[in-house]
Amino acid sequence: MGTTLKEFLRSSELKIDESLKSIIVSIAKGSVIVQSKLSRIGVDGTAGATGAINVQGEEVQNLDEEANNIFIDAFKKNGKVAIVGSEETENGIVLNQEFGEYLINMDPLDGSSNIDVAVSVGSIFGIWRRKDNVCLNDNSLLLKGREQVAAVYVVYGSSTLMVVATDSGVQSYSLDLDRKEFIITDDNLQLPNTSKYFSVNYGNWDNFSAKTQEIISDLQSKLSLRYIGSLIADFHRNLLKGGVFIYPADIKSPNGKLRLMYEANPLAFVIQKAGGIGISGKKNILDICPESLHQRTPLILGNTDIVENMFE
Ligand code: P6P
Repeated sequence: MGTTLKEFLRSSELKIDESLKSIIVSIAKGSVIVQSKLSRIGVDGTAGATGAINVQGEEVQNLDEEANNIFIDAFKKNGKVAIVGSEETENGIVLNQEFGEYLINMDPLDGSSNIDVAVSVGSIFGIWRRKDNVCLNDNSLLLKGREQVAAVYVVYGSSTLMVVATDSGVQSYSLDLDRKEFIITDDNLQLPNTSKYFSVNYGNWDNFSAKTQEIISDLQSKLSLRYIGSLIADFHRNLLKGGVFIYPADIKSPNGKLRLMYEANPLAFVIQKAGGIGISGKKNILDICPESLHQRTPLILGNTDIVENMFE
């Protein structure tokens, strides 16, 4: 039958407190609901966009809003989450001023432009401990990635997978749809020593700097290209098979496209705990001092032997 997420968390192999364990379970419960909604968009007629434009200037898909509400409700019920920053909301949402112990920055549904064509999408969470008695506002969410205590992501694909990274290591789980429980599939997930793939949108080639073009050409000389256009799907494949994901700055997006607080930081935390590295130029992503909730950053995530010397 396999060990469930809750059983593994109870086994206390993870050196994290009960509140953080309960938050991870809340993410799992929320993702079971999101998976069900995603699987029915054609049947329920919930595909497509709401017509609204979010703070990113992107079209809001129906499921973007639903996923955001599902996870906000899950964290509200949990009671241990002080404040949540979300790709879908301009400002942080205070959930529990008095008893909240953790802060979360999340992308509730990454890659949502792919939903209507049944391509894998995901949910991404960075989790930080609340500093004693800190006032809760957007600034309290702006913590360095290195201060995260956990990072979690869910891939809604041919199967629904969850990856949990803490200082105790990285575990992966697969959703048993019959039991509506996540079953552990790897209790010590590590990047393979050798890389197989690299992921980049070649459509932006003409807008890349000469240095970026040099880096990509070098990757092309030794790795196979795989690019889905859904961050979490590209990242997860490269984590399991070994490889490099790169979303660089370009003329159109001088700070890159992806967001620091709820995409780059959580995934840089995961990959570092799995033996890899995440950089933005010469800097480790986890050392970037955030300035705003939705700030973007160029990013390269992958095997250390390939990534760490790219800008030397
Ligand atoms: P492009 C999806 O819209 C997303 O935010 C990420 O999931 C994905 O990695 C990236 O944008 C794809 O961007 O410019 O290659 O279409």
